[in-house]
Amino acid sequence: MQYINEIKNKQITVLGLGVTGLGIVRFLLSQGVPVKVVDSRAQPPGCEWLKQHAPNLKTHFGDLADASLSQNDMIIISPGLSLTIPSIATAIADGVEVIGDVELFARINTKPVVAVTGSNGKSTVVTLAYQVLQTAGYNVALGGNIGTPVLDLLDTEYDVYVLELSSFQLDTTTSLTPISATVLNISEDHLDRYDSYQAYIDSKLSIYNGAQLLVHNADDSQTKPVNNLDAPQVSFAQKNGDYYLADVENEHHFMTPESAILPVSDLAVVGKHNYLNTLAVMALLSPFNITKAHYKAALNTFNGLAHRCQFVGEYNTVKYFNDSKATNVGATIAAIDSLAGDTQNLIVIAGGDAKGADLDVLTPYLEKHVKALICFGKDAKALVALTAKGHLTQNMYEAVNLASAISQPHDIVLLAPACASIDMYSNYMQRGDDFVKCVRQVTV
Ligand code: UMA
Ligand code: ADP
Repeated sequence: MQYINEIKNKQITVLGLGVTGLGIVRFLLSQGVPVKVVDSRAQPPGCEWLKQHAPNLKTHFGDLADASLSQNDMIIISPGLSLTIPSIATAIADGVEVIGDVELFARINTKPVVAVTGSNGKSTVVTLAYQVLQTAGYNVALGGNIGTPVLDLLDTEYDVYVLELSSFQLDTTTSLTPISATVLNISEDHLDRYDSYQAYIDSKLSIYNGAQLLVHNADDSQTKPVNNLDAPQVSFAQKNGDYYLADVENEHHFMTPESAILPVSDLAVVGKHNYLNTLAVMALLSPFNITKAHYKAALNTFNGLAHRCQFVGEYNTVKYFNDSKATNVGATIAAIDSLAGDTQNLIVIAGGDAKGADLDVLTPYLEKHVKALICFGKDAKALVALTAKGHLTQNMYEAVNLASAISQPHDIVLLAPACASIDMYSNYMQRGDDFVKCVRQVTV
């Protein structure tokens, strides 16, 4: 690891001690690189680990203004921290190099990387890509925003890395050269962190820099590459892409530029948006040696991820779905589109922290497909104001109770909040679990 030798004698601060920060500290300590650890919280999540495993490291937990950040050669920063925080911005202006863990990974890794970003579908796509590659016999690693910090993946020799990258991670990454990279789709998200929607889009598009194959969504023009245009490109789309959907012998099929690869019925997981996700996987994995049989086996066994349009149960012919991971408007629209029938039989539960997004884009979908919109949480009032079908409640239990009370035979109750959960829950998983618990309580 040549690069490690270059930084061994530098003054390095690891900034942030959550999942990412711990990954960085573990990796650098394993390489014999001393670091200081800084976090703005008095008791960051990783402090117990640090006490037990590296009690002698220099630390500063508390106000970043007192952390002497400008006195470093390099800061390796966690994605949850904005580069515009005054003491961080000052350190950058003072010439300190600020990078993320993905950038450090990119400077060290020599193996192919499949890189995935987008507002929605990232975790689904990387998990399916991982399973396809595994089925085809590759020794494959999965990490990034999906949960495993990338530096943890360097402790084993892999053939290929599949990485989910958030815009925050891309903002501090410049050296990644993926074998294939995609922006799956773009809709408003994280506008509490970006100056403008365009700044968020630019961040997403930076995944194409240095990539060897650029994969974009031809149904979403915002995902089209604007840089690295000499690199080969392929697209995926419902109809007008290199990878697309078409009827062959009366059956809807996944199509590649060469052939009909498989009927869509081979995909075990529900939701029309997952057809596009599958096409994206096929395009991304085109540089690899994968047969129809590998795809068939992987698609047949992929059951999707928890909290994404997950079927909870059916009670008195009313079906309940948990899409707690719908933390932005784009995901909620996809869930409504996927589950809506010909009649207005959808009761949607939404609300939480909308992160500054424009909620009006939901209105046509609410008008067309939704029977009732039941809201709670920080931005509930703004959501209720979108439609005459809106109801304001105080919490999940009240919302599920009301949904159950107004539901009629064959309706669908869908939790698809269009918002982050942090105003009332630790994370979207806890919110989804609460929904499932309330459904069980209300439907006994
Ligand atoms: N924080 C402080 N002070 C600090 C450091 C962090 O207050 O000094 C706060 C941040 O503002 C944030 C929280 O702590 O609210 C977590 O930030 P972090 O950077 O420590 O996060 P990690 O625990 O390292 O987890 C991060 C990703 N989280 C974020 O980007 C916010 C995880 O994605 C990711 O799985 C993990 O790295 C491993 O790569 C989570 C996420 O919510 C699932 N991502 C966002 C999303 O998907 O929308 C981008
Ligand atoms: P991410 O990792 O980008 O958050 P996930 O796969 O976890 O993506 O899915 C997040 C949410 O987006 C879920 O509510 C899911 O149902 C929805 N979703 C998945 N794929 C798509 C897609 N292609 N377009 C829109 N929404 C999607």
